Amino acid sequence: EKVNEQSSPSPVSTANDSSADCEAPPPSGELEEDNVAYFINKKLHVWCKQPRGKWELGTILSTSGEEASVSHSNGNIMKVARSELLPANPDILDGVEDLIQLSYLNEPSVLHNLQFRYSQDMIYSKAGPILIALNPFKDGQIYGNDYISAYRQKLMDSPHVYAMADAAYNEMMRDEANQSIIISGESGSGKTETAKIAMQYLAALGGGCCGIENEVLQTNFILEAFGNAKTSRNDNSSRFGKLIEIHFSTMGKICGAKLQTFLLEKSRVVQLASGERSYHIFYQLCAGSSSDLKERLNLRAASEYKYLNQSDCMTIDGVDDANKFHMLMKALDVIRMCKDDQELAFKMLAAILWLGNISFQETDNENNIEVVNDEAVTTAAFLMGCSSKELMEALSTHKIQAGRDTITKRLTLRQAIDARDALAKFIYASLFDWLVEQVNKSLEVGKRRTGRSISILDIYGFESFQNNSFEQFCINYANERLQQHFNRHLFKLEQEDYELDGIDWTKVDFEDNQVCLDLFEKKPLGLFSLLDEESNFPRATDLTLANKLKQHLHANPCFKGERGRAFSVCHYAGEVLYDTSGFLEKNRDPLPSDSIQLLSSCSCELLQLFSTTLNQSQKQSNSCYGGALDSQKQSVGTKFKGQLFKLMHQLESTTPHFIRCIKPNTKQHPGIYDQDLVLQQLKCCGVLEVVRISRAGYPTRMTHQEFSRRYGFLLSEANTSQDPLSISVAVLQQFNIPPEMYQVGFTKLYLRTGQIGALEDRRKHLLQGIVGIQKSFRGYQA
Ligand code: AD9
Ligand code: MG
Repeated sequence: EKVNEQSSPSPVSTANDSSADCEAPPPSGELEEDNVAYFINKKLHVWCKQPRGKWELGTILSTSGEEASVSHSNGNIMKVARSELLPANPDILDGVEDLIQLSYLNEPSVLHNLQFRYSQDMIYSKAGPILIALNPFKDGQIYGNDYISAYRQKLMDSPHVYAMADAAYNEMMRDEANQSIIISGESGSGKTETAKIAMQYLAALGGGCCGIENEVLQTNFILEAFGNAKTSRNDNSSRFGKLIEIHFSTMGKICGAKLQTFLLEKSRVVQLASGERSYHIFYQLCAGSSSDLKERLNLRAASEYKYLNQSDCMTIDGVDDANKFHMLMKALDVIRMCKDDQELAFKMLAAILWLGNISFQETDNENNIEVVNDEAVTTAAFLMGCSSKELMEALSTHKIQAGRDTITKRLTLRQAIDARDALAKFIYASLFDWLVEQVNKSLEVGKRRTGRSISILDIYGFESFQNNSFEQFCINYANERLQQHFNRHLFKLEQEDYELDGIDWTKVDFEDNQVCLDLFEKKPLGLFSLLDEESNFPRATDLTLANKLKQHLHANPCFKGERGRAFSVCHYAGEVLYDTSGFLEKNRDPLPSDSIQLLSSCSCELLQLFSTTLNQSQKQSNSCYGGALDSQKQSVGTKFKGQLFKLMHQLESTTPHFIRCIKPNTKQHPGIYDQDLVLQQLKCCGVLEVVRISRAGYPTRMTHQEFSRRYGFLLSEANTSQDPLSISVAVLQQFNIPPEMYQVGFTKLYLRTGQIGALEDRRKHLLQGIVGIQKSFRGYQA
């Protein structure tokens, strides 16, 4: 039997009826001194912590002091510490849709509920306002047009991405307010798939005559080809963050979209961990291009390129790269990218692959090197539109302007390899940005912005590995910011709102992460500022950086100096140990002036464009080989921080909807539910906290005016009062909303979870009746 929130039975309320000595336990789910007796009498289930941390169901037989004797479902009787016991929910609550409906909200109960649902292929659940999505790792029959219409027509209302997208769409149309759907979770938890499912729903709702919705959907395919790769955690891992802003007309039809991307992982172009792949597009191009194209680009099999074959992983199980390439070309056609531009893009990819095959040899005993003049150099130069000589010079020498003279220095092997890789990374990252620009041109929102948009954010979740570097540093900083947005929205605003409006409300404490954000952002003594400062010193090393951080930041409670080049940050989701090795170089991300010069002299239009864009954004000097960051050049960290500020600013002007994706196992297999892994993710994204707060609060709120305008006409007797407050109160009374289910503030009405649903149904029903009468009246006239 389905249990809804209004009628959710609680063992406690029955307890109060029958036995006076049992107090109501707090919703947090502790087993209190005074209700143990009740659990023993009624043989109610409890959760019992096992030596390996797993929770098992049992019943308490007796207690003595701090110890309890517990009988397990398998018949075993064990003595356990009372502190290891937590109350379990009655069976009737097994698998409730919203965790808020649980009588006991402890960790094992939440874990069990999600597991129960997962085992029955119910991958979506709610935690108050949040949608929890467990990755099924298999295709369920819960998507597609039939489901879309069912959710649209409210024939179905179980938790689903469709339901959330529907809510966002309705709110946007009703309030003329921009919305956002913020999706987070670990790598492989299902963010990108979830984002696509949401887009699919919005495209179905907002599809018009011009087919723009199809263009919006096709962007996913293009972005995934160029920005996703196989990693050890996910065969289709997004290596960039993405925000897509979908705009709607006043009629609710899609009229354009805009993409923003964040922090593409450039290093993957030149360096791969074993078992991982570079970006899909390289393999797709090698496998799927026509023989004509192969000839024009002098393309070989993927296995012949060093940038691709270094990791001994060329294919992905179940993926046909050649077929994907054909789909990609179709997608590029859909966004109206002309064939010439498509070929230019492929040419750049081939150039990068050939650059990777360029090798160096020593010329003399001073460690000086020259480029081996082989097919790799000639082909790369040909594709880039320069001479082999020019390319070889740019990769093996460094020219310094000294007054009127130019001094030429030969590079060491390390410098030459770095120069080659930097060039490849630069071309790839520029190509990616250019592609996003082309997509944006094709989807351009007309001049008239209507104030109706839904932005979907699919961004990397919190990461904590054995070895954490600059990438994790940036990613975790981004998550810290998003967490604050989440906190602010759900907790802070909520509480401030109650207080300002004179609502009686017991304060709920929540973790604020401002101190941690300060650690990153403070100027001049914050992680990013100090990193930039050190990046400006030619002689700085990763060790001097670590020392500097320790010297200046030790007072911040979120910072911990560690041995050698390491430091730790206490993030909201746990402590992470960072190794500063490579931080300076990754933050500076240098491209030698010789390479920039080379690019500007290439006849390939795209390369010229890339070098102009680079020159516009920064004026680089010759100081690259001194190792310092030019003062005019923005560091990677600072640029990312700036992008993130802009993103947060954008998100703050929207009504947010949160989806938390959870990965039930690390094997990417269906049907396996690893409790520890799930628990750790629930903690990281604050789900447990939200359940607690939502249950205690009043999630629905409307001004007296809004409420009376929307529901006033439902009153059976004409209310003589014109005063919105009196009308509102009359509505609440007429529909028997119990007094404990709402509060009346100075400006707004506050309703507990689920209360507005009944009123909305009533309203819809009445409106449909009116429309029906009008229709039959018109029919009668005709
Ligand atoms: V990463 O941070 O980009 O590495 P994501 O984006 O969180 O990661 P992704 O959406 O790529 O994960 O999902 C990983 C895989 O899980 C997909 O390739 C699917 O095989 C699988 N998946 C995820 N969600 C669903 C779903 N709703 N239905 C079926 C799914 N399979
Ligand atoms: Mg992804």
